Amino acid sequence: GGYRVAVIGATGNVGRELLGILAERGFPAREVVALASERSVGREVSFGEDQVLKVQALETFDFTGTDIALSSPGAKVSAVQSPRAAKAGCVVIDNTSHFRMDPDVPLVVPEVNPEAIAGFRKKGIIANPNCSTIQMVVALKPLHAAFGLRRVVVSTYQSTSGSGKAAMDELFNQTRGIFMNQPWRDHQEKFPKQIAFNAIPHIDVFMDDGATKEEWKMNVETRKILDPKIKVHANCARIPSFIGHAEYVNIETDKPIDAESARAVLRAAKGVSVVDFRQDEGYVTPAECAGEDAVFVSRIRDDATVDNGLSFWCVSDNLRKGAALNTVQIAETLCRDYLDA
Ligand code: 11C
Repeated sequence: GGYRVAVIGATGNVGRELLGILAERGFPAREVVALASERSVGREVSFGEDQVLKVQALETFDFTGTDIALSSPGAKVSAVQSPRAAKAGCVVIDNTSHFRMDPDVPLVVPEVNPEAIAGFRKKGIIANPNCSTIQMVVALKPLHAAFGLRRVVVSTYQSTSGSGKAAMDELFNQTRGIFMNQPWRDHQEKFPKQIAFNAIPHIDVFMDDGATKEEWKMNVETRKILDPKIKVHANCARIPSFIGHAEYVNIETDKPIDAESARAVLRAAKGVSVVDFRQDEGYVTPAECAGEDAVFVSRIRDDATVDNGLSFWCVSDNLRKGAALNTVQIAETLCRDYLDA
């Protein structure tokens, strides 16, 4: 028994987490294959404590007989390879932005809209949302159910790992270089401006209305997952951290809301861990959430400038709940409710 699973983009930041989380959670796999682009073929990746997988070429891989693909290559690669895998009968859980807004592709966060998974039958593809969207909707869902969300304004503080391994190296090398009086541009690869000792209000490309694509994603994805009637305004920034995205979220609700009742609702919510005391240990920072599964919510307080206003701080490991863990959780639900081993 067990499923045949392919991990696509196995050598990337998310790919390595996918392999780690599959092993950690004892996913019912009878075989796991690691796939990546041609230049990574033959490299070895670790799977669990003691297994090593040899990377095979994605482009020539025959997906016949593979039950599930957990896919995290670039969006352009996905555009071609995910439909190819799906055509061979493999259900693809796709981490890229390419299929998320396709009406025939469900966009899923298992704590929020597990019922949407059923829609995988249309195209054989399920999309995993953007990391900054996932952690926010996990916290927003119980608040929406209890108080009815009208409007959300979010400001993000996103780690460099969201941009891949090379971006993390850029932060490290630039930081060290600056201490050695080197110009920051000597270590520029991914980011449009200096990332060491700085903050950059520009993630992904600019759109016609002046928003960045990351800001647009948080808007459209949140509404697809949670409720199209909610108004969402996002401000996204990159900060010089390695792992863990932080967000300040400000909401307005239909029903009266206050910090105490919001805290109680969030404490009872799946996937959320409330750490909220008015002292040094009473909130969670990005560095502290690296390697953890939960979405941590802190600094819950009333916003007295509007009727029914509240703000909170939320952090989560963007490579885990923001990507690989959410993907594996979708796969677990898919297997439990829809696929035979
Ligand atoms: C970042 N949120 O932190 C991006 C990474 O749409 O899957 C994920 C991009 C995406 O840079």
